[in-house]
Amino acid sequence: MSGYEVNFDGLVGPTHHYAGLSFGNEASTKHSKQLSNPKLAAKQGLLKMKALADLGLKQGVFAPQERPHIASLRALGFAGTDHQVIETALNRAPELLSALSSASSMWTANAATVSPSADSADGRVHFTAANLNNKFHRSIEHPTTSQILAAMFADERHFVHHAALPGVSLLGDEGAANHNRLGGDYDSASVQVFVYGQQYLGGQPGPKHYPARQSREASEAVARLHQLDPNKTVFVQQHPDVIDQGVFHNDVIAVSNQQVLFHHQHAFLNQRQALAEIRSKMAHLGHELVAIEVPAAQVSVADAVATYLFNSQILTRADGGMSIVVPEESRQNPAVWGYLNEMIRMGTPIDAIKVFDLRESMRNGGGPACLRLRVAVNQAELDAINPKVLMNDVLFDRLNLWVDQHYRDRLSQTDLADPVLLQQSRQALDELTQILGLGSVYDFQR
Ligand code: SUG
Repeated sequence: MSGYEVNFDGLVGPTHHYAGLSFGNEASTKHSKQLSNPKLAAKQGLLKMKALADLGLKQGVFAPQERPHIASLRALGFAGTDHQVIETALNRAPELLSALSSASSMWTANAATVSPSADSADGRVHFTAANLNNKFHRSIEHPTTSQILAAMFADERHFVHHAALPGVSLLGDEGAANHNRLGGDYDSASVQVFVYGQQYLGGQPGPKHYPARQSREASEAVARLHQLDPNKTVFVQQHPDVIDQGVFHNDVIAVSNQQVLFHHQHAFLNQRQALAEIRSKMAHLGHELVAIEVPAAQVSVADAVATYLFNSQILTRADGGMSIVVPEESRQNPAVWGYLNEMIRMGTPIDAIKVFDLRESMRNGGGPACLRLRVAVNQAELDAINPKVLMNDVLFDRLNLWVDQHYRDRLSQTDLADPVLLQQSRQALDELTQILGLGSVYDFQR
């Protein structure tokens, strides 16, 4: 195997809490207003990063964002000192304070869509920050996301950064959570599969109850910006019925790695046709699709949503075998755990299961795959990434210490107005930018 997949996991920010902000994401609604533990959340994430780095995989750290976001509160008319802004927001519009304090940037699968250089006409890695316009609390992420991406992938000979698409439903974009890449080596041409929830200009009906966050129009725009070859690109509609059952991103019902597509029986609309197009485009590149389709009779859509079986990571190890990384919730469910073990015995390319406790993130609808942004690179591109963001023993210890120094172990809605929390968070992030060599990426640093 040549080339690398580097997974950039979002480090959970100090204001992680449960605000019930994401209509259509059932875990977010279910855990609304419960007490959170930001320290534990950050440490659970760090443990996953370290364990995967220990397996010999390339692992990066994606910095969190500044929250509460004072600039957004000011833009909504709250005035005075920073502390007065927060205080007034808590008294007059606590939901807005909560939304603008969300640590949702931890789910970096939604930070951007990334196309490797092997697929782009200009031979560079392309990034488009996602506008996340379907949810207000997430729509404010992209400017800082772009700053952080530029600080990690600075070399213009290798990396191109595109601004987020205009923030309207017609161009709703949720990034890599709705994007798969199927092929062989990470640094050779592959088929990019864009999965959308709704096509606004023409197309088939979308979901009836919950929103379709990704539009086909946005996916097509990203493919154009990334200079992809239409013969190696596929656009597939996610099944609208499963969006209505809580599958708010495609990575809640399908996941890919190299030639493997692991997906539910009801993942896509016109599934057979979609798989045939992927298979045929892969065949032109000399690759054979391995589609592992999980029948609804074995794992229901409800179980898939509750356990995040498909929000897993399938990772190719140095020995060539593949491991599947699942959350603890998948082990707790007999149907899902039974299926996973049967799949290992079936002799698919996936031959090992790794389980992580990510409960703090899971309770907001974020599993192992939500927490990571995949960037496939060749050796020269890997060498051009800011080395300070790559996980190793020293960085792991340093970040754990940093979390111990700055994070709280319980946070409620009213704590968000604590002026000390804003100070603590800013101090923590200021220090973090030094640890990760990011320069000044936050509003408060400028
Ligand atoms: O956008 N949850 C996130 C979860 C994102 C999961 N990402 C992927 N599937 N790739 C979302 O719905 C909830 C925040 C709250 O309610 O406090 C939230 O934003």
